Amino acid sequence: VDWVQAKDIYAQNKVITDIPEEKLTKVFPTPAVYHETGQPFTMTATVPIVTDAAFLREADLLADHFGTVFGKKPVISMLGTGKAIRLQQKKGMGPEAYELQVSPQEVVIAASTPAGAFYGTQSLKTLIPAAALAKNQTSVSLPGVRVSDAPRFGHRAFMMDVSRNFQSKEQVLKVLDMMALYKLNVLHFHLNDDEGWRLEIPGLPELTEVGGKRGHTLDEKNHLQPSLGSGPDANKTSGSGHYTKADYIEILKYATERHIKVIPEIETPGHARAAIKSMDARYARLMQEGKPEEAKRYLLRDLEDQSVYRSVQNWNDNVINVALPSTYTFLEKVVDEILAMYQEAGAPIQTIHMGGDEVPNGVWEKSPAVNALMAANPTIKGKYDLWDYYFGKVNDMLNARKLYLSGWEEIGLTRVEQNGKKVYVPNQDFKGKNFHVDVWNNLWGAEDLAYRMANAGYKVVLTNASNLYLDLTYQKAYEEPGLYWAGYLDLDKPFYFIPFDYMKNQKVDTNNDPINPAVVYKGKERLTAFGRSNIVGLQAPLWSEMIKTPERLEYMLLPKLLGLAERAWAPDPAWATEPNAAKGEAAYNQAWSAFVNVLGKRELPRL
Ligand code: TNX
Repeated sequence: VDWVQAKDIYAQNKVITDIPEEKLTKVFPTPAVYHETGQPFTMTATVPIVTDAAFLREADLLADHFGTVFGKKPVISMLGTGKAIRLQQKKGMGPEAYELQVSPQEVVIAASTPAGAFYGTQSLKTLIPAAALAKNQTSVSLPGVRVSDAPRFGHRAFMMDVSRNFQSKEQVLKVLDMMALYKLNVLHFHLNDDEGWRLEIPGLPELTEVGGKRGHTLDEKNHLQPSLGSGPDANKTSGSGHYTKADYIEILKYATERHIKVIPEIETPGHARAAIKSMDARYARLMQEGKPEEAKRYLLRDLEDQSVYRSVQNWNDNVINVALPSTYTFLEKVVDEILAMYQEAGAPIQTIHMGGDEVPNGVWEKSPAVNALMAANPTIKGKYDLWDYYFGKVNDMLNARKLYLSGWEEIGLTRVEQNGKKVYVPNQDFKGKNFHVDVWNNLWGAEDLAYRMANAGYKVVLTNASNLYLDLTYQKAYEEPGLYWAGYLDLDKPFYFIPFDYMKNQKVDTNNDPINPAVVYKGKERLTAFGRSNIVGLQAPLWSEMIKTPERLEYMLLPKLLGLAERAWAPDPAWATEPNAAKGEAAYNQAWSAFVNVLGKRELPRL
C-alpha cells in the first residue's frame, strides 16, 4: 500500500453506508434552510435562462456550465414566460444570501446582489447528477428543492502558497473554480517567500528573473535541499516560474467574476529571502554599470549588518532590514504596481497582507543602520520596538492608499514580562487600528491566542494550524510524505472545527502522532461577545514546501477543503452543541456521507 492508495482506503473506511442517499442534502455546503419536494425539473439545452439585467454575468457562467453538460449552451434572455431558469433580483436580502426553488415548471434563483445570485447558481450546479457531467446529455433531472441560504462568515478564505513551489496560471484558475463551487470568497495569494518571488513587478525585473528561479526546499526529513522543489531542476513543471502582469490581471478578472477577492501577500520582513537576493542582484548590476546611488534605491539589507540568526526553516539571510529608507521605497513601488494591476482588472482590493510571521531572534542586532535609527529614536529599544516601527510605517503607507493592513498574528503581538516570564500579548499600541490578523498558532500554550486577540479588539481570521493547515499530511500510516508539525490533518480536523469554541467536540485523532500526542486545551481565555463580533472568518492555507505538482496540490486540497467550506458557510451543526454524544455522532456520520457523496459523485478531480 502506498500513500496514494492510502487515501482511498482511508475514505472507504470512513464511508458510512447505513444512511440512505435520499436523506443527504444535495446542496453543499449545508444550506441554512433546505427542503426536498420530490418534484423535479427537467432541464434541456432548449430551456432558456431568463435573468434580470443585474445578474447577466452570473447567468452567463451558469449557461456555460450547462453548455458542458449538453454540448450546447442554453439561450440567455431578459424576458420570457414559460419553462425557464430564472434569476431574479429581490430587495432586502443579505449581501451573499439567495433563495433557490426547483419545481417542475421553473427554477427560480432570487437574490439582492450578484454575489447572492452567483451562490444560487453554484447550489443549482450541485443538483446536477454527477453522471450527467460525464458525457453529452439530452436532458437532466434536477431534484425539487426549496433553499433559503446565507453564509455564516463573510470571509471564507483559501490561502495558496505559490512561492515554495510554483503552480501555473491554469492551475490557479482551476482552484478558483473549485473555490467558487464551495462558495469560498477569498483567495489569499502567498506570492513570495524565502524560496521564490512569483509576480512580475514592472521596473523591478530581478524579482522574477532572479527570485522566480532560484529555489530551495525541504525534503521528506525536513532537511534543506538546495536543488529540490522550486529549483531549476525540480521535477515536472512546478519549480520555477512566475505570473506576468497579464497573467495576474487574468487571474484577478476570473476571480472577480466568481465573487472571489484576491488578497495579495507580500511576505515581510521575514520569509523574504527571494526578494532580498533579487535586490542584491539589482544592486550588483547597477554598481557594475557605475550607478551607485541608483544601486541602493531598493536595497533590502544593510550591507554592513553582522547579525547572526537562523529562521525556523533554517535560513540565515531572509529578513529585510527595517531601518533602511530603501526598504520602504521598495515596498511602495511593489504596492503601487500591484494596485495598478487591480485597477486594470477592475478587481476590488481593500487590504494587502504584509506577512509578519516567524522573524528569528538575533536579527538587526548588529546592523549599523538599525543602531543609527535607535540612536536617533530613544523610544526604539529592541526587536519589538523595531517591530512596531516597521508595521506602524507599513500601516501608514497602506492607509495612505485607502487600504488596511493585514498579516499573520505576529503583526498584532508584542512581548512583555509577566510573572518573570516573557510572553506574547496583543499589542495595545495597535489596538483599534483596522488590522485583520490571521491567527495560526493554537499550540504550545497559545491555544487561546485567537480568542485573546479577538477579545482585545483585533479582527481575526481563524487559521488554526492543527485544524486548517491543509499541507499537513492526512495520516502517519503508509509513510505519506509531508509535514506534520501541528499534527496530521484529515477531513475530520476542519470538519470538527467549532469556530467560537474550537476545543469543544474536537475529535483528537492523533494517528499516534509523536509530536502532538493530544491537543490539550491550555488556554484560559474564552471568547467574549465582543470577541465573537471580531471573528471575521475562517481560512485554510496550503503551504507548498512539499507540493511539487498540480496532482499533489489537488490531493492535499480535497476533500479537506470541503471541511473548511462547510464550517465557513453553514451554521454550527447540531453535534457542535449536542449534549447527547450518540446523537451528535449520528449527525456527524450523516454529514460525512454528504461529503463522500459530493466527493465520489460530483465534479471533483481525484488522484
Ligand atoms: C508555518 S505559520 C509557516 C509557513 C510554512 C508552514 C508549513 C506560518 C504563518 N508560517 O512558512 O510553510 O508552517 O506548514
